[in-house]
Amino acid sequence: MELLSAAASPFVRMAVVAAHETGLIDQITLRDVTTTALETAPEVASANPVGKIPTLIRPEGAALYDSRVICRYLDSRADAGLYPENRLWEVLTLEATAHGAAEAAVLMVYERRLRPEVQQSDGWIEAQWTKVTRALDAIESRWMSHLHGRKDMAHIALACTLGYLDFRHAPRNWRATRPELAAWYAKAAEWPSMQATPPPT
Ligand SMILES: N[C@@H](CCC(=O)N[C@@H](CS)C(=O)NCC(=O)O)C(=O)O
Repeated sequence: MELLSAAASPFVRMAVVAAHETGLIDQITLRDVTTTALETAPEVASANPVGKIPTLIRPEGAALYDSRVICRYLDSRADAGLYPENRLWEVLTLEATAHGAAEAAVLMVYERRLRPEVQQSDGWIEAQWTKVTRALDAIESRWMSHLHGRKDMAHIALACTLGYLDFRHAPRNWRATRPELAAWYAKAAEWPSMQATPPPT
């Protein structure tokens, strides 16, 4: 299988960490692509009509996207238990919370990088950051007991999102008011799957 990838993407990292955690990483070749919201790489467009990465190309079937579909596919293929039935809705909701924060954090970067300076909106960027902070505050106040349980896909999605915040938004210091989440992430960042997938330097 081939994963259309970029090391800076938190969604690609979620898929690659899931590939490590399910033991399927050796069956996947990472193919680096350069794609943006303004200029979709042709190989991405031909496999994924919405033009986003990660996209998983499978020799035996249709391409899979987005990262949530890919992660669920890998888990199912390996029977790895990243979506435990007895707390499935919690896992999916926490996963969605991490995704929502990652999406907002990526959009903040796009606003600065892809739009001409005169069109950039500070208000819009701050509104995206508010989504991130609300998500992290909700996790700090309501989800820590889940996070202290057995590793599932929500843990992975969140770890990759926090890694992305450190990578792109470090000056905003998300840890300052969230000591429990910061302590949790200090350990998550040490997972071999996270150590194997650092963002570019
Ligand atoms: N919901 C998607 C989001 C993927 C996504 O936004 N990927 C970014 C890279 S971080 C991308 O491909 N952007 C190109 C674009 O927006 O056209 C997923 O989970 O896979």
